Amino acid sequence: MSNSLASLKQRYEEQGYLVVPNLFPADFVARLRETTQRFEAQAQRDELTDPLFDLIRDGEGISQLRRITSPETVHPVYDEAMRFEPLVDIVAELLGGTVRFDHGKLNFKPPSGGAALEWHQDWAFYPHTNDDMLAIGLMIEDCTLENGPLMVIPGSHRGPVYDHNQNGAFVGAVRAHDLGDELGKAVTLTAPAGSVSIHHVRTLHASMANRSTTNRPLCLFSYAAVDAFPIFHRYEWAEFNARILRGEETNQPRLVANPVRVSEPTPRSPDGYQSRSIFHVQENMEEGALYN
Ligand SMILES: O=C(O)CCC(=O)C(=O)O
Repeated sequence: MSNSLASLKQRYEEQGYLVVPNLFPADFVARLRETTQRFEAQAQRDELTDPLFDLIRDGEGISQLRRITSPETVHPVYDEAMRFEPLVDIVAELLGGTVRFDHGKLNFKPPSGGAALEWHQDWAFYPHTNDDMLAIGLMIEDCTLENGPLMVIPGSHRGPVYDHNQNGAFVGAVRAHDLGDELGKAVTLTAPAGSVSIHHVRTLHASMANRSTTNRPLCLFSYAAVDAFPIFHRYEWAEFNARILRGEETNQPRLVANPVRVSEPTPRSPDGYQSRSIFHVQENMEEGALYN
């Protein structure tokens, strides 16, 4: 299959997702893996106290990393990955020429049961004035059928934005029965470490539990066209523009008539803390879950 930029774009526009095998060279993957394993070890020794590190306790009471929020601010190797030119070239092609980095997260799935995620659309979390926006999943380890890879529903980026609310609050997940026949079309994104998955911001996706004996770190970076502005969320202007990787600053958002829902009301946990992490938000799902 051709991986020219034009053919990638054509497949992406049709399907709403892509897998680009082995985009990152082996020495880069080795550095990513080494840094990531160091954080995993520090978590187990309870050395990570910054709230950017989301920790859970396993069955033996040992801390495991579930997520690093904004990994590009935590270690330079992740920042370098987010700016990796061959990656940004592809992203620029898919977004129409301009690129603003939006946000990053490094999701883990610890062995034996690590966190399944229910079907959802990123668009329901962060709608913008136009949908030239996508997320890439950088596979720091191989993504296999056993270790909870991403699954997507091809073509769903052109469909509706599904209801992600329950009991009057945003739960960041779609009820399985609302998806109907769409579920039968799901595709699993498996590939070796160093490969990248790409999904459109409206593409329905989920991932199953990790049934393997090793961790599954997946670094997700989200990028938008420079003229896609967030709806119902405000950034500080200089910081917003400092994240432009391709193209020029503009104060003229491009408006496209897409279906939109905002991710409100945010569910409030008993201690009053409002977390936007998908792991926390989906814990509020009470009905229609497939995997949890
Ligand atoms: O980590 C995963 O497997 C999926 C993550 C995801 O879908 C998300 O954070 O939006």
